[in-house]
Order: sequence, then C-alpha cells, then structure tokens
Amino acid sequence: MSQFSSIIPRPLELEVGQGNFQISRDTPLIADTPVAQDAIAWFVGEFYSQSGISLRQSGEGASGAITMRLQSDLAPENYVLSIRPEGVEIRASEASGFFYGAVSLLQCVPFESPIGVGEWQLPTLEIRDAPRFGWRGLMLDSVRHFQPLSWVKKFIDVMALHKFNVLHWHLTDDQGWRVEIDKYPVLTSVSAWRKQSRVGHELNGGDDDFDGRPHGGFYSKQQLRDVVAYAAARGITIVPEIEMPGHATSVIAAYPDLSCTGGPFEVSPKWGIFDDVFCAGNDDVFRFLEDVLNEVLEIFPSQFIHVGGDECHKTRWKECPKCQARIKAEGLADENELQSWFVRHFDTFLSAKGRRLIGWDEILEGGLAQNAAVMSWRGEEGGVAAAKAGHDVVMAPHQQTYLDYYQTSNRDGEPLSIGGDLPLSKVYAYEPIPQSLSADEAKHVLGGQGQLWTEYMLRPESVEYMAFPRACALAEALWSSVQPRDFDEFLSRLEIHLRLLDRMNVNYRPLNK
Ligand code: TNX
Repeated sequence: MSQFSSIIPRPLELEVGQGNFQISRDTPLIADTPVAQDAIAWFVGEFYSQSGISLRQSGEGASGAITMRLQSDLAPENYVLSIRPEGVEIRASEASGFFYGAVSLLQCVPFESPIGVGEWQLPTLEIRDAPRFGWRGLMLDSVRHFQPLSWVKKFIDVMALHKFNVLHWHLTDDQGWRVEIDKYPVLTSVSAWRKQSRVGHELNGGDDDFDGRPHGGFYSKQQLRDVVAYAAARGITIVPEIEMPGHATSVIAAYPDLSCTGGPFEVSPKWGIFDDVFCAGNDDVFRFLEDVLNEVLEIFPSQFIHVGGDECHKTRWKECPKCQARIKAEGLADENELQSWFVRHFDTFLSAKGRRLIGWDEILEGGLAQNAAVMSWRGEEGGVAAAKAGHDVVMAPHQQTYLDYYQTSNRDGEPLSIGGDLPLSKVYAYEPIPQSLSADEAKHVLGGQGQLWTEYMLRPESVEYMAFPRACALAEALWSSVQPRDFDEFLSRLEIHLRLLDRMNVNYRPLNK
C-alpha cells in the first residue's frame, strides 16, 4: 500500500494523478487568510516532530509552496487538498477545514523514506473531504486516575491527528474532583485527594486490597484555560463533565451536608457505584452546583455541558425526609421523577446561559427537558428512544465504544481491564446510526465517541495502550462516509499510520501482539 492512500480516517474522495511534489526545508508555507493560521502553526510543529525539520511561513506567493486559500462556499469542516508538481493548495472556509487539510497533508508525507537529506516526494493527488458526523469524540476519565496536563496535551495532539473534534472530559466522580473552583477551595484541598486506591479488580477486592498510597490532583483554572485554547487550535472542543446527582462521593466527603444522611464519607478508594449521592431535597445542593457550574462555564466555552446523570442509586432518596418532601411538593410520582426534576433544573439553568445540557442515558428516566441531549451508553436503546422523542443524541454504546474493555478475547499478557471484549475489528465495524431510526430521526444522531474510563489505567501510557489503535478505527467510523468499510484494507493503511504514532511516542497496542 502506498503512502498517499494511507490517510486515516479515509477521505471522501481521493484521486491520484501524474507526477510528484517535492517537500523540503525550503518549501514555504503561505496563508491567504488569517483563519488558516492555527493550521499552519500545527503543521510546522508536527512536521518538526516527525522529521526534525523546521518549515518557514512566507508572506508571498511562490511556486513550490504550500498555500492555504479561502473558499467560502465550503462547509466549515470540509476541505480540498490538492498536491501538484508545482505546489500544494489547501482550500477551506474555516479554521477547522484548514486544520483537517493540514492533517491529511501531513499523513501524505513518507517521513520514513526521504529521497535526499530532508527531502520527500509526495504523489500528485486531489482530495475532497467532509466528515459524516459533527460529534467525533473521545471521553477521558481524569478522576479514577489523574493525568498531568502535559500528557492531556499529548492526548489532544493524537486526537487531532485523527480529526476527532470533541474531548469529553470526565472531571468529577466518587474518587476525586479535578477542577479548581474559587468559591469552594475545599474541593481541591479535600475532594481532589483519596487516601489510597483499590489494587487488582474491584470484583475480587477484599478489605485489605488497597495500595496505601494517596492519589489525586487537580487542574488549576489557568491550566484549564490553557488546554481549552490548545484544543481549540486543533479543532477540538472540550466538553466538561460535572457529575450529578450520583457519583458525588468526593464532594460529599468535603461537604457531608449536601448528602441525605450527613455522612461522614471519604473520597472513595474503591471503584463501582455507591448509595450516597447529592440530596435532591436540599436547596443548598442546587446553590452549590449552580456556583460550580458558573465557574465551569467561565472556563469552558463549549455549547454542551455534561452533567453525568448515570448510575444514581435512589436508596437514600427513598428514606430521606427532605427528598420525600420534595417529591410531594413538586407533585412527582417517584424517585425517578425526582432525578428528572433535578436534571431539568440544570437544563433550565444551562439553557438560560445559552448552553445545552447533555447527560448519560439515565437522564431519560422520568422525562427529559426538550433541549437536553442524551449520551447513549447502555447500548443503543437510550439513543433510539431519545432520537424518536426528538432529542439530540451522541452514541456511546459500551459494546462498541468502551475502550476500557479488553482488546482481545485471549487475555494472556494483556493488562488488567474492567472486563468486556472489544477487538479492533468490532470498533471498526461500528455503525453509529441505529437501524431502527427513520432518516428524519437519524438526524438527531450528532455522532459518537469512545470512552476511556481509567479505573484500571494507572498511568497515561496505559490510557494510550487502551485507546490506540482502537481510536484510529473509531475515528474512521465517525468521519468517513465511504461504504462498505473493508477491515483488511483499513489494516494496511493502519500499518503505515502507526509509524506516525511511533514517532509521537504513543504506547499503542501493537497489531500483531
Ligand atoms: C460505567 S458509563 C460508568 C463509569 C464506569 C464505567 C466502567 C457510565 C456512564 N458510568 O462510572 O467507569 O462503567 O466501564
């Protein structure tokens, strides 16, 4: 397989012509629009990491140049890349289109086979490309195990290389709190730290199976703003997740009055689902979460804000006088409706600020505000129900998108994982539009994403091992409209593509392990 057709995700149209273009340290880069600036800066940086050679940006038109040219009739993420013997042109209408054109161009350079010192030959070709879905995401859990910001940036770099455009960032959970909030400094002094962590699999864990080592950390506001801008320059929107009303142990460990029983609690050293959650009958809970969200909105400009909503046990609510009083006062049928009342409160709150709420599919139970979007993780059913009811949906069914599952049914030599069985071929075959949706209903499917829950990924290298190459396959399932998908043909492109990841030092799972 030759280099030029190895692009992942596969472009919509690619036509190969006669002749070659030579790229070297003397090749100038020209932007005829400031909108292309981020794409040029990224290309220069990545070209340097791949080859050790610094390209220059030039002001004037020249033959033999790489030129970024505005073509305003193209849709925002679409681009045209034309490589001809006399020069390269990338056309797009907005920053993201230029960016994707630059990503494809980078993938056309055969870095491992130069024709001279710092000189490579690119084939003549014309690519017209457009993504199939507008939400092409990966979810990163930085709670169960914390990753330093420098690594989060590396992860964003690798995402960008695959034209992912959403980083759904799981920042709060039972085991920690990772966002600095000025009004509640205890969230970072107490909630961000746990005394120890479970060793081995939670299901086999005994009372003594803990590592005895504190674990934690948080991102300062300045770091978060920095990474939001870093991601934006690579076409990636960060969607933060602040969990409610369940997965809240780290918060109620610091503020036990926000629970139904008053505690005491500790930031959880275990994985799993816990009974103690935010009290839905206590107005302080709503004030607290609104304050938190107000600060979160200042940091993250994303349209969508994720409020979790998953796996909220109703055990405490059933026995809590305040929750029961709320059910009565609001005329709710049961605890499920209490959860939906809770979520609706924040839907109204976020909508008033011009944002949109998204949550895991449990937010459908008991009724959902029309503006809210659903992330379907317990299979496709939640997504189907939501789309039929007119809600926007992001597909994240665990069977095909949980990248914390084992990559092979033979688990010998594989690092301990939560379970499951999700080989590369199954991710590649993933079809985000459920068959039971009509064409109109299918319009509500914004796209899909892969999940990296990190209970069993203790270090960033482990996240890389679980994420890649499966995320390469998912990127194609979310971007490419080319049908049918041929797994063997994908594998032959992937072999070439993985050399880029080698040079980026990505600890992916080798193909023939
Ligand atoms: C379920 S998926 C969870 C997470 C776990 C994950 C492990 C979802 C919305 N909740 O809290 O980390 O399973 O696979």
